[in-house]
Amino acid sequence: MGRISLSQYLIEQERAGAQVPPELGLLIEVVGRACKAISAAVSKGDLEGVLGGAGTQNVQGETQKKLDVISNEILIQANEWGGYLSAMVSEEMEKPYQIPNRYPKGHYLLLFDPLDGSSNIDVNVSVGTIFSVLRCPEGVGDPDESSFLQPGAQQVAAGFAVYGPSTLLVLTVGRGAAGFTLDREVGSFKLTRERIVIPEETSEFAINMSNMRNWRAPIRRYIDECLAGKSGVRERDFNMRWVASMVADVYRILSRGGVFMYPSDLKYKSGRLRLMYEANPMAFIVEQAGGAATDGARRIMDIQPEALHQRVGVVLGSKHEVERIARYHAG
Ligand code: AFP
Repeated sequence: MGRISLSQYLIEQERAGAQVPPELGLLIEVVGRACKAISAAVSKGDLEGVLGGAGTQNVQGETQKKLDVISNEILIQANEWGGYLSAMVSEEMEKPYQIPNRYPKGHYLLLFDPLDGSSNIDVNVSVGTIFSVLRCPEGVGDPDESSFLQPGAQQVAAGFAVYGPSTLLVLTVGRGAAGFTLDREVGSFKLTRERIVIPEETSEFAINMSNMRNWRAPIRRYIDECLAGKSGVRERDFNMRWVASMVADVYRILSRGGVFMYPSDLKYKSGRLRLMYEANPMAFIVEQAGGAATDGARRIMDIQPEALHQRVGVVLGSKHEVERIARYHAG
């Protein structure tokens, strides 16, 4: 039997008891189509002058790449007409994007990082798109920032795309995490990983070692013990990977285990990664794959957001390692 499409997967999830009403199914399919368009734009590279800086800054004060702006536009234009959204939030826009009056509004809120890892785009390293779906609060016609400030546990769906050697989509609607691969000949995502499970044990960690001098004690202790290898308390050697595209690091961890850390530290006191459209969707997916996701100590999805673009420390991946790091923070 051939591989099933994203559309068939969503219908089968609904039949099996997941909460995937037609509106949500359509939303996810449209986001999938937008990711295909972003993949096509990214793959042009130098051929069509889409690399390099856009000459602008985003709300984070970060220099925008042309592809950051292009990807953001693709997601906005793909999703604004469908009638399933009340508003959208993007890493690239300070305020929520309200659905234009010419289109109907719906019950969902979409949040996204349109091009994660964009500092890698000019050197041809994998990048991606991360998205999160929340319900619009009952009775809210014109959602403002406060409508979005829901803990990650309220997400109804989350996913990310990786624009790498193959274009992948990882998705959860609350019944496990699944992986899809873009079949470019027919132009659709095909189910290639029906139920992703992260190994609870690992000997591989991912962290930006250049920040070592800024780490707080629990992280420093954990990494020192990994680096001590066989002769240390862990009694085994560890390997390290750091792609600097969260989507690529997280997909590797979903595939073979590992622990990803971007902790809050003396430099990034509130952490570097954004809670609403990076940490929360990744935490939902990782937990659905049997892993764990904390800010070092607290479960990411329990955090009550206070601002749309707030940052948070992130430790996620193989459950036993994330729990060990949480113990070090508690100790
Ligand atoms: P950019 O989108 O600005 O490249 O940031 C990517 C990211 O948010 C996340 O995807 C990486 O894990 C992390 O930042 C890389 O941070 P460093 O460049 O400090 O290693």
